[in-house]
Amino acid sequence: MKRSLLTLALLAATCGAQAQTILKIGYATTATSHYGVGSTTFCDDIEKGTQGRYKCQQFPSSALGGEREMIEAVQLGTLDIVNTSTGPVGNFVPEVKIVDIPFLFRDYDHARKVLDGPIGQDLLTKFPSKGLVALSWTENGFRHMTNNKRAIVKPEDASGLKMRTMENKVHMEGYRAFGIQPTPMAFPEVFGALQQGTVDGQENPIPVILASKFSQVQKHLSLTGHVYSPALLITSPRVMNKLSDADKKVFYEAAKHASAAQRKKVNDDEANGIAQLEKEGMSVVKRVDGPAFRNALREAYANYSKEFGADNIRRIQDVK
Ligand code: EAX
Repeated sequence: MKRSLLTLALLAATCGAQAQTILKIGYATTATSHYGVGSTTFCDDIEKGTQGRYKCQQFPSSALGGEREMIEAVQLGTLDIVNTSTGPVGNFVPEVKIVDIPFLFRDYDHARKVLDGPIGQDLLTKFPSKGLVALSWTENGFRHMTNNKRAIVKPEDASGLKMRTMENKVHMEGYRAFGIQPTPMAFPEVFGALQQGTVDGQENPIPVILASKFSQVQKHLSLTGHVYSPALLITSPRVMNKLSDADKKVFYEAAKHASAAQRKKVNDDEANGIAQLEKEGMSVVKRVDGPAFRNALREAYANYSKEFGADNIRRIQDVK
């Protein structure tokens, strides 16, 4: 009797002490934002799916720096996971830049179909050779322009404005075509730059404008929807190679669930956020001159076709 009790006690102690790995995950906006919802969904699922062997420590609100810095940290191994817009990703995985072309995606349904289909899934295979593993496409949303000078209805209204942009050459080429003076800047510096008037405006999806309280430092919002901003849940081979096949499956399933949860939060924010921003004092141009913005991009599109291949752009546009 004594021996079996001792064996049981030893067994319990071993199981209880089973190794637990804490994974650090970072993202740009608050814990209650769309990135927070996606990241928390992922973290809850991997903790449940691995019986607590893997847990997260979350670093919201750019606590670990801008998105570019966090992607570098994942490559170096000082950060385990980042939930990031594709803004800076093209600097690490050039093939991804094609998804940042202005007015490439018709709407959310089109964007999600492309990214979850063969084109988007093929792009995910380009990451491991760069020391990164993209687990899933999450979502930032369609980007809209805010500024402190004037209402923007057509490109001429945006002309001459000093606008903060992401560190993304594809975006900057498009915005120059609108007459904008693009000022690339890491996200953590944006609120201060707007407050001090270093830049006149910026462009971001409604969920980011809401979560970052840009209504406190921006007067005008124009629903330009000029770029669909995809996002990605990115980790590293260093993390993935330590996982059993069963745990790898848990991580990929959790990343898929995170994508769905983040996309739902984006849609919810878009449905309720504009009224909220008006309540917070922003004046909102709901109908801009879309054809004028698209026409202004003719020359930029000729360059995009040269850089990415007209047929590759067409393949994305033709996804129904
Ligand atoms: O990913 O830098 C940006 O404007 C991004 O949209 C923001 O960091 C959320």
